[in-house]
Amino acid sequence: KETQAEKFLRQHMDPDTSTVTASYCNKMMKHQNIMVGDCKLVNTFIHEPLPDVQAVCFQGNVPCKNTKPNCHKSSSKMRITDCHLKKEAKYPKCEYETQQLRKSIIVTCEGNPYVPVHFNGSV
Ligand code: T3P
Repeated sequence: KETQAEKFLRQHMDPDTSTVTASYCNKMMKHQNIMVGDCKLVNTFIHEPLPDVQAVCFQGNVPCKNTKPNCHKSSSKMRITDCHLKKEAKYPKCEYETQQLRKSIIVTCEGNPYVPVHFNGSV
């Protein structure tokens, strides 16, 4: 069974891509198997080396948007791509807007080793 940490990697890590095209999100949201019975509203891909993203778990503690504790904000800005579901999109035709950004990321970390398990947002 896939662990929460493995799920984070599948849904949020794409270190080898530095520039994305307009169709990036439509492709990635399919290829990474992110849709399960419904279109996910928003999903962020991070284009930084995995060790840099794992290191965020040991950077600034911040409040989480949900009830969970253990949120951490990256001390430096990271290259990310936000995929936002288009308003008129209906499952299984999940169409996405692709937006490349440089922002600090906020992740929830859990476990031993203490690693990212949820993407909480970007600021
Ligand atoms: P997951 O917990 O599988 O990482 O908040 C609900 C989901 O939306 C959560 O999925 C993370 C995802 N999300 C992003 O990927 N980027 C964002 O900027 C926000 C706000 C949420």
